[in-house]
Amino acid sequence: MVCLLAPSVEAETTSPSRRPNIVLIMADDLGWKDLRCYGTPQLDTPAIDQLASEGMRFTDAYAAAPVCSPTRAAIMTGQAPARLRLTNHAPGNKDGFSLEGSNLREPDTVRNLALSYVTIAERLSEAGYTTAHIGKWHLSYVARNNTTISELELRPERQGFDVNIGGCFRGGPPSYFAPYRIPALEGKYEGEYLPERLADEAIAFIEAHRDREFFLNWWPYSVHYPLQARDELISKYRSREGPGIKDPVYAAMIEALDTEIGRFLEALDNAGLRENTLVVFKSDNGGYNGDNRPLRGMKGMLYEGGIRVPWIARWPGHVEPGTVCSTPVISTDCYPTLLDVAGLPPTPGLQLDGQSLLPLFRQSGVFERSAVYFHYPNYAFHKRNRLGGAIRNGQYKLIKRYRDGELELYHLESDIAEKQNLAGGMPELASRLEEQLDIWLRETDAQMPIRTTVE
Ligand SMILES: [Ca+2]
Repeated sequence: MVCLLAPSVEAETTSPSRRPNIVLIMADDLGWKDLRCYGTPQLDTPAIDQLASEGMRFTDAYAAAPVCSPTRAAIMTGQAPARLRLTNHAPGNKDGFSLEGSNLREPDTVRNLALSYVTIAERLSEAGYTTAHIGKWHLSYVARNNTTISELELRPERQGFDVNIGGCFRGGPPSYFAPYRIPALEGKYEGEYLPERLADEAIAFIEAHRDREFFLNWWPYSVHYPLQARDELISKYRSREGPGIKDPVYAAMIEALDTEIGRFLEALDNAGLRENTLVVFKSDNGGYNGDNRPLRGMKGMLYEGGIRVPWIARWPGHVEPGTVCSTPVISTDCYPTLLDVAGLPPTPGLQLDGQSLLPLFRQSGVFERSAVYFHYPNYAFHKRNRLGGAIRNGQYKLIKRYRDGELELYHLESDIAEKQNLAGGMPELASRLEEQLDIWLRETDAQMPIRTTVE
């Protein structure tokens, strides 16, 4: 039940007390280390580095899942992938199986975001925000034999966005150079490059809507496969190949994205919108193509390399410039945070898994949370992962493997590379964390893998 209030005079004007604009930029597959401000000096990422210096940089931020779609769904709903039962990237593996030697088959998980959820875009839209989704969506996959709903019905425009440019079932573009073969993104001219085009669209949107509060959900396709960038930039990084730069094309893609974000931020300034706009930049899962060291693992894994991501927030007057926050935060926090930023009440009846980050932004008030949790009962596309769950409580992180219940316990502050498994030496702590994880898995009604044979 939603109580509708008569629109106030204030909401119709551009008075300084209007609600803040919100820009959420989420890169795809960008690793925790894949920015200069996160410790890779071989990369030129001046725009995002500057954004960090003007806001808060989170060192211990997590994606809700080690792969795309579940993190995106968590942002839209505020719920954990385990609770949503949307735990793998769409369409997932055809056979739901199998890493050689494993007797575990994936549970039958959900592959798109149902319209029944009240998304953050719907909440903001209802409150008067003009809303736009630009870029990758990856929440509208529908199997070919599904006759009850079509992919078109699950796109951003049906989930609270007034504008949708480029959002569809696709996890990556067929090409970053026009023609892209992505809805609403016909090539304007020969040789057009997708990151530039998406930034053009984002700039056009904020310029057209500068007089009203807006929510821009800009989810670049970069830096997901296929690895493609302009030749000049690739050449530049060929000369820097080595630690930090595993693949010069990938590095070029990162800088290209940074350049476009820089161009957008400049347009935001020129439109006079810097002061009243929250800008969040993050990634949807850990890195896949870059050098994740010292983190262990990659996208698709529950090691830090799969789930720890860059996360920056700039909001003049609310976030102290140049601050660094080491409190663990997670994608499910976006939903309550954005509601809080917009001054909106919680969604009635919604069991939230995230928490508002405003106390962290403002460095005042109470932010209490005992742990963040992960559940990945699926095989990633590369199938190099083992199915499991994880909990981070303080500096300790426990990973539980579903195949045999094997536990891995790490102390992240002293062992960010997760090299030293402490489970054997600290059995009491390991079992306490395991219990806490199990309780959460039961509470979220998490789907578990299916045991196919007795080993
Ligand atoms: Ca991704």
